[in-house]
This record gives sequence, structure tokens and C-alpha cells, in this order.
Amino acid sequence: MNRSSFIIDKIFNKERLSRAEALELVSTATIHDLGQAAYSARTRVYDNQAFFVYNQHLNFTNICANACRFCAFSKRPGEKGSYTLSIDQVKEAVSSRLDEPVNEIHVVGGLNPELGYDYYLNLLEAVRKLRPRVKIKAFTAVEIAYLSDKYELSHEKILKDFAGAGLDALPGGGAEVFSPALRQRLCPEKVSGRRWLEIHETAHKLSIPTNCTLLFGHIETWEDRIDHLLALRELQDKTGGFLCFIPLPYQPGHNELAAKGPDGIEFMKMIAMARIVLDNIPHIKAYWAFSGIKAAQLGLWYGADDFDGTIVEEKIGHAAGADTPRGLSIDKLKDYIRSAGFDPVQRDSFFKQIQHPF
Ligand code: V47
Ligand code: SF4
Repeated sequence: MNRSSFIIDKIFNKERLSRAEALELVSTATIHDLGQAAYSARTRVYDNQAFFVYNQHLNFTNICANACRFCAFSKRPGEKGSYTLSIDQVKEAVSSRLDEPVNEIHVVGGLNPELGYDYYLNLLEAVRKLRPRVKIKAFTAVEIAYLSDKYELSHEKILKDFAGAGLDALPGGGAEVFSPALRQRLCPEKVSGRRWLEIHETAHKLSIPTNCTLLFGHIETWEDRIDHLLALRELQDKTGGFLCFIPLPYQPGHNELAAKGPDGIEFMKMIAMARIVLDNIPHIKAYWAFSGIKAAQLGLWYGADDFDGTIVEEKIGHAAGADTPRGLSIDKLKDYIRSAGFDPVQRDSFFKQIQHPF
């Protein structure tokens, strides 16, 4: 029996892997063996189910004080193509889909120095008023940190204010890769990985659940990826507040980084390793808008249990050249999940099943 089959046995026996074991596994196991182990871990919890959500993305501004090397979405103030939605425009965007059974509104934007603290509260209140029952998943830890520095407010105060105005959960963006050396090369102005984790820990303590991400397939190594997963696993042991992990495949278009992006095998390995290492984070998302629909379908066989949602309309990956639709109808989403061999289950942001969606 070689070493990787010993490690694979541990996965089938629901035993946690160490850093050394995870690294050994990913460098020695075949994609088939990895996939089988990750599939078994996903299937013993969710059987044949695969989740999706009826959601709407709202990117309220692309003006950003940072200039992350991998980002093709952000613009400088006054730059051609820059925009900021007024609160009235936010209301229009939400109102334009009031006839649809949207369950989640996902709100993120750039760090626009022109927007005051009130803008964020007014935005949440406006969405909440128009959609009293929708789950609002809004503002990354990067945005919370920016507001905290600008207005000298604690993370806790901001999160409490936002929850009071309607926020239900935080999205997982801005984690990138936690390695300080890589962050220096990728996004030197961005909050540290340590502070990103602290903000999520504070949210969890306030009973605000959050998601988490890893931007992969650029200049990072498997060591960097595994260390990132282990930092997430450690926080989750402490708080239990992460709902879902989303590995974000780097999109190489129109950005300074000029790396290649992961191929299909690398994408499947990443999903499988996330399922295997993150034994305490319940959901792993195959994010079709970044990976492509075909890869996301296969991702369900490699450990993912979530397909994300209707989206309409994704801007961040598409600015960087993502060659996928900007949104999907609910029927198409279900068809893709069914034709991949799984039973589609509609959920809300907290992964509660929606019994009678329409
Ligand atoms: O924070 C930016 C990343 C993130 C690129 O929480 C890029 O449910 C790839 O976090 N290539 C935003 N990625 C997306 C995100 C997300 C998406 C869907 C669901 C959830 C969730 C979160 O996209 C950013 C950044 O990490 N990003 N540029 C790029 N060129
Ligand atoms: Fe700004 Fe976010 Fe783009 Fe970085 S990834 S430049 S913080 S919008």
C-alpha cells in the first residue's frame, strides 16, 4: 500500500488530514482517486443533492481605492467606464426584479472614497424595505476594514450597524491567498489575511454567518493553497460560522497579473482538496460563473455540493474575461444540475431548503 492510499483510507474513515498529509495526497494521488475520496465525503452528507439559489448580484460601484493586480473590475474615479449607483438606482435594480422569487441579494463593490458610511446603511435599508424577506449577503471583509479605518469604527460596531439595517450574512470575497509574501505581490494595499480572518471571526461571534474564498491558479503553490485552507479550518473549529467555501479560479483577462489561470484538472483537484481538508465547512461551491458550466457540473462529482445561482448579472469575473453567461434561468440551472446526475435543491443564503419556491 503506498502512502497516498493510506491517506485516502483516512478520508473514507472520516479522519482529519494534517498539512503534511494533504500535501502528500495532492502531489501523489491520481485525479481519479482524489475525486473518489472527495465524492464520498460529499455524498455521505448530501447524498445526491446539489444546491442552488435564486439570487441577484448588485455591484454598486466599481470605483476602488485599491489596485489589486488580478482585478479587472475596479476603476479610478473619473476613469472611463467607472460608475456608482445612487440609492435610487439601487432601488431600481431591486425593483426591476420584484416579480421574481429572488431569495438572496449579493451586494459588493469597490472601495469608493466618495461614499459615506450612510450610503451603506441606506443601501441595506432600501433593499430590506423593497424585499422584506430576502437574505442580504453584503460587503466583504475588505469593505468592512476600509470603513473601519476611514471612520475609526470597530469592526464590531460596523457589523452591528449593518445587521440592524438588514444585513444577514457576509460574502467570502477578499480572502485571495493569505500568504503575506504573495499578498504583497498580488494586492499590497489590501487588508492582511490575518485581519480578513479577524473580521469573519467577529461576524461569527455576532451570529452573522459568512462565506470564504481562495483565489487560485495564478502565482501560488499547493503549499500556499493548503495553508490557506488550514487557516480557514482553524477559525471554523473556533466559531463554526462559515457556511460555504468558494474556490475562485483566476480569470486572466484585462488585468496586470498576466498569469495563466487553472486548467480543468487543477480546478477539480482544488474542489476535491477543499472538500477533503475543510472537513468542518459544510458547503463547497462550484462557482459556474467563473469556472464555466461544464467544469462546475463535473465539480459536483469532485466534492462540490453547491452550484451557486441565477446571479444576473456577474461583473467581476466578466471584467476579467470570464466566458460564461452573465446569469442563468432557474430552469437552466436545474437542467444543468440534473444532467450532471444530481437532484437540484433550491436553498436560501443559509442553505435552508426552500420547499415551495414558486
Ligand atoms: O473578492 C477579482 C475575486 C472576488 C478576479 O460569498 C477574481 O457566496 C478571479 O468573492 N479572477 C469576488 N477572481 C467574488 C466572490 C464571490 C463570488 C460568488 C459567491 C461568493 C459568496 C463570493 O472575486 C473578489 C476577488 O477575490 N476576483 N478578480 C479575477 N481576475
Ligand atoms: Fe478593489 Fe476588490 Fe478589485 Fe481589489 S479586488 S481592486 S479591492 S474591487
